[in-house]
Amino acid sequence: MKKVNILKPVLVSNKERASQNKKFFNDLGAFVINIIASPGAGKTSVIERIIQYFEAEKILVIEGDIRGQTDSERLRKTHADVVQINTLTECHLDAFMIAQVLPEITQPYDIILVENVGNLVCPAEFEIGEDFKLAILSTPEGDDKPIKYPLLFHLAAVVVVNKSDLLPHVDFNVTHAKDNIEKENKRARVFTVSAKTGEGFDPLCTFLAKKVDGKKKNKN
Ligand SMILES: Nc1nc2c(ncn2[C@@H]2O[C@H](COP(=O)(O)OP(=O)(O)OP(=O)(O)O)[C@@H](O)[C@H]2O)c(=O)[nH]1
Ligand SMILES: [Mg+2]
Repeated sequence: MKKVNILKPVLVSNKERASQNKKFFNDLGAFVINIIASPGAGKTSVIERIIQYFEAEKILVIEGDIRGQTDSERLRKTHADVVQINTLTECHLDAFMIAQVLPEITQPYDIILVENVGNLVCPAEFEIGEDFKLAILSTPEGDDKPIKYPLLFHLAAVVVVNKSDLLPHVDFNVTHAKDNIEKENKRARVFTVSAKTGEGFDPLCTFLAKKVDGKKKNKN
């Protein structure tokens, strides 16, 4: 029996739509970060800390969840604007879902943070027009995840090891995690943080600020 591979055409058309989204974001001058991690790794908590650091910047969060608005409600307490996407049955955001909210973006933003659906696998397969992917690995998940779920760690420009405050209580070795990330991706920048205590956010946000400024200069 002939096997038909339908995944590839889907990804090809997604890539084309992602390029159009990217052009939209570039025209806006916004630096776009696609934030991907397992459920509960701390995506929203990390986003809250990043928003806190960039108090003078105009920020939009595109919040992706299968259902509900809980994270949007949390983020609306910050100075960022928030747009919610409910994917209903899909375990990831794709470029066409992002395209549907572009008409709602009617003012310029410095930074657009996209919280993808909690999942370590599918979101990595779909470009959405981002500048880069930021993966979060939380310490209770284990330091072996980069080798078991390689695609995300292969593609991520930045890997944030979150929940460092739990290190004394969990079986997670930061050096092993970094080695495992490096096996997949030698260029990834790794930052160890605690969204609970705020530790480690200065170096991460200083790095992000350079990227945001670089994009602004490109636009001017
Ligand atoms: N101890 C500790 N807990 C954290 C940290 N970051 C987040 N949490 C907690 O972990 C839980 C999940 O955090 P969220 O930020 O909601 O995680 P998420 O990845 O956005 O979750 P989903 O959107 O549901 O996939 C919450 O109870 C947070 O308070 C951290 O650095 N240390
Ligand atoms: Mg969340």
